[in-house]
Amino acid sequence: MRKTIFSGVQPSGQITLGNYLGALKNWTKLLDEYNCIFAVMDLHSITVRQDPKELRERSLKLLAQYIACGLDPEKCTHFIQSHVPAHAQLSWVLGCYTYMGELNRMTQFKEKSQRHADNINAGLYTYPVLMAADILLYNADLVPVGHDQKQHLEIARDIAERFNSLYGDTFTVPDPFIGKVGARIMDLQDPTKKMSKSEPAGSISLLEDENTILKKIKKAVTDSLGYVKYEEGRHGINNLLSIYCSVTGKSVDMAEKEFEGKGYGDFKKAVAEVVIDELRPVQQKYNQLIENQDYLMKIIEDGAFKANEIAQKTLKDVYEKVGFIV
Ligand code: ATP
Ligand code: LTN
Repeated sequence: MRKTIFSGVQPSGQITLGNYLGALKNWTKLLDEYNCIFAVMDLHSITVRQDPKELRERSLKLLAQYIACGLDPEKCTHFIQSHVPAHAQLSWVLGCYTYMGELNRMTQFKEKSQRHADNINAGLYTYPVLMAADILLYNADLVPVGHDQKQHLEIARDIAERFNSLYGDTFTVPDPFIGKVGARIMDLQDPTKKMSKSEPAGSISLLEDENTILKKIKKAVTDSLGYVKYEEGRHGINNLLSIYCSVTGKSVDMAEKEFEGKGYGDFKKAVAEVVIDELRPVQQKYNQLIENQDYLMKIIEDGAFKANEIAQKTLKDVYEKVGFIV
C-alpha cells in the first residue's frame, strides 16, 4: 500500500516564492510515489483577522495555484479544511492531550503574538493542536513543509505517541519532510527574517509580474563584499543563492563557480531570470484555471467527500477509545 502525505497552506495572503520553494514545489515531486492529500487551511487562517470576502476568494485562488504548480487533481485529493468537520472535532479531543507547557514553547506563537499584539487569541495558541488533528486524521506518514513548521511537526508526533501509548495503536506517527535547499527562503529586504505572505515588500508572490520580480530582486539587500559565495552571516547573498539553487536544481558549488568574477548586478539578473522562467508557466496555467470556477468547485466537492470518509473513520475510532457513545 502507498504511504500517505498530507500538507497545506493557509489562505492568509498571496502565496510567496518561499511557500513555493519550501513547500509546493517539493509536493509535486511526491505525487507518483504517495497517496497525496493537500488542503487549503482556512480554519488556521482566522487565527489572524481576515476580511471574509477576501478570505473566500483567496481560498479558491489558492486551490487554483496548487493545481497550476503541478498538483494534478487526478493524482491527489484537494479540499478545504472547513469542509471537513472532523478537523475541529479531533482538535478538541487532542487539545485535552496537549500540555500548556508544550504550547508555550512554540516560536510561531511567540512571533505572531508580537506581530498581532492586539489580538492574541486562544486559536493562535492552540494552532498546533489543530495542525496535529489535520495530519493525524489521515494517518499521514510524511508531511512536507518548510523549516518554520518543524516545531509544529514535533508536537504532532508527541501528541500521536502520547495518545497511542494511552489507548493502543491509533495514529501513524508522521515524519517531517523538509527540503535540503529552499526550506527557509528569507525576506529580500530583511534577509534575517523569513519571507512571509504578510510582508509584501520583501516577498515575491507567485503571481507577480516579470518587471516587479526583476525590480524586487535587483533591490534585494546584500552586502559590500562584492563576490558571490555562500558564507556564514551573509544573509542576503546566501538567500539569493538558495533561491537560485532551489529553482535550478544546481548545487551551491556549481552556482558559486558560475558567478566567479562576476558582480552582484549580473548575479541578481540571473536569479531574476530563473525565477521568472519558473513562474511563467505557473501563472499561465493559473490564469486559465481561475476563469473556470465550476471546475474548481467540483474539485473541492469531490475532495471534501473523500476526505470526510477517511477523517470520519479516524474520528470514530478516537471517540470510541476515549469513551464516547458512538
Ligand atoms: P503567514 O505569513 O500567514 O504565517 P506563511 O507565508 O508562513 O504564512 P504558511 O501558510 O504558514 O505560510 O505556510 C505554507 C507552507 O510554506 C509551509 O509548509 C511553510 O513551512 C512554508 N513556508 C512558509 N514560508 C516559507 C519560507 N520563507 N521559506 C520556505 N518555506 C516557507
Ligand atoms: N501551519 C502550516 C499550515 C498547516 C499545515 C497543516 C501544514 C496547517 N495544517 C498540516 C502541514 C500539515 C503552515 O504552514 N503555517
